[in-house]
Amino acid sequence: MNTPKTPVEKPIAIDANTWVLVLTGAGVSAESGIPTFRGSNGLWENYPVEYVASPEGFMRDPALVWRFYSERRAFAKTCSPNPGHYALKDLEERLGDRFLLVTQNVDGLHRKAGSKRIVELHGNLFTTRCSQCDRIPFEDEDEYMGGTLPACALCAKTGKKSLLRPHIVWFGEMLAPENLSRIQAFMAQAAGNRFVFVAAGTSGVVYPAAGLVISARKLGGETFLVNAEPAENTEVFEHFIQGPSGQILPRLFS
Ligand code: BV8
Repeated sequence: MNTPKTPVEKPIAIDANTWVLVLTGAGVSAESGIPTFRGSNGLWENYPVEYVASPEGFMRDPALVWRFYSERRAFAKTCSPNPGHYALKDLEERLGDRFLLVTQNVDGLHRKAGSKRIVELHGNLFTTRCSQCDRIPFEDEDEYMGGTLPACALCAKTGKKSLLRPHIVWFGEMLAPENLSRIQAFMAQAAGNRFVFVAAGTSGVVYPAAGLVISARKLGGETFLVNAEPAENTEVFEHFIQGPSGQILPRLFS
């Protein structure tokens, strides 16, 4: 099927019966200066992904993993949301509980832009948890660059030495069930109404996020991809709007 390229001139009409689910990826933060994963100067090029975004990698070299995430933490702090982030915050204010934002991004820029109805599917750069005990993940802006390895103070009280880790979903790790059920519940409600699914700034490579468009279509959703270039799963979308999300998203909804 040749996915038509929908010119932005035909914005998506929003009415009282419209429910919108938006999935974002690293491309939405690109215009804020944050490098994407698989683009030309992608993040992974300097670090093999299995070394820095997997539990095996953390076991093998926790200092490298903490350096990778600390560098991103330090840089993300200096970045600001772009018009694409604000457009999604505005849409949320218009639609209320008929809107849900699901992001694969861990940079915190959607929250910085004011988004509240948000599911951070792959975690958040500024949250840390213990790799052993089930203490609640906590806000943490510290950087662990020079090989320091943060240890869990609660475990230490019981004489255990446990490393802290980024509260990030690594490859091979399950996504938080509560996040997945929140998305499924929203889709089920949207299915009974006019359901619009928009994916923006994502290469459609990583699952289960890349599979959301299939679920949306099965539930009768109208599906749109907003991306700088064709994605791995472009063919699944009914509409493909090619271009920078920071310019397209502010004009996508009428
Ligand atoms: C799991 C860590 C159960 C956080 C990340 C089928 C079903 C389920 C799982 C799998 C499956 N097949 C394979 C798997 C395993 C794996 C997977 O999907 N592997 C892939 C590589 C094949 N999935 C998992 O392991 C997931 N866990 O399902 O558990 C399980 C376990 C084992 C086996 C089976 C099942 C966990 C996935 C989470 C992994 N963690 N990162 C971090 O460090 O950030 S994923 C990583 O990729 C990031 O989180 C990132 O968000 C994500 C997706 O990348 P994108 O956001 O799409 O970014 P990318 O650079 O790729 O693309 C950017 C796009 O933007 C480009 O297309 C570019 O053209 C465009 N762009 C650029 N600028 C702009 C723009 N677009 C618009 N405007 C612009 N200005």
